[in-house]
Amino acid sequence: MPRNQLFLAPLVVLLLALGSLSSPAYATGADFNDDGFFDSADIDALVAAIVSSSTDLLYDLTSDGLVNKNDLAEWLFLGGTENLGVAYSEADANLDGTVGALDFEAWNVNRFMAPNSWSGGDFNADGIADGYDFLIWNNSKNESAGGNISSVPEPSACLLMLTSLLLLLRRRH
Ligand SMILES: [Ca+2]
Ligand SMILES: [Ca+2]
Ligand SMILES: [Ca+2]
Repeated sequence: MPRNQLFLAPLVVLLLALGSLSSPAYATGADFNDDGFFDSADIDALVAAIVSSSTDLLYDLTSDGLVNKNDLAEWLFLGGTENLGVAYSEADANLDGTVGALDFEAWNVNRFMAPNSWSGGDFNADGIADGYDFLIWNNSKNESAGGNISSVPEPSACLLMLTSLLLLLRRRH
């Protein structure tokens, strides 16, 4: 072995040791349950952590010492990039890459309740699936991951939206 390589070998070992020492329990990725998949189990756990004001830095994807909605946005970017090559859209409850009737239904079955999960329709992670989450869905509907807007509206989604708006209006009177 040449002398310069003999010199470098212990240096590399030292750097690797320092690297492992300086990485505490911060998130290394969006696969919180370490099962190799970036899926609903992970984003649901993150939403539950945000709702419960968790301080578990496992969920601190932005490495700012806080567990909040910024980490949710970061998860949508990381998870979508991993699975689809582009960030997930807001309100893609079932993480299939589009925002449509299925995602509305996920919200609708938990309407005005506390699903404590992304897949249950709490898209802003405030602890309840309510009108604010509906508005997020409404602003994102027909949107594919990466922000492509479909030019063809889904009749079923439009019908569901109108039904929901009527329900919301009735509750106010
Ligand atoms: Ca996982
Ligand atoms: Ca979807
Ligand atoms: Ca909500």
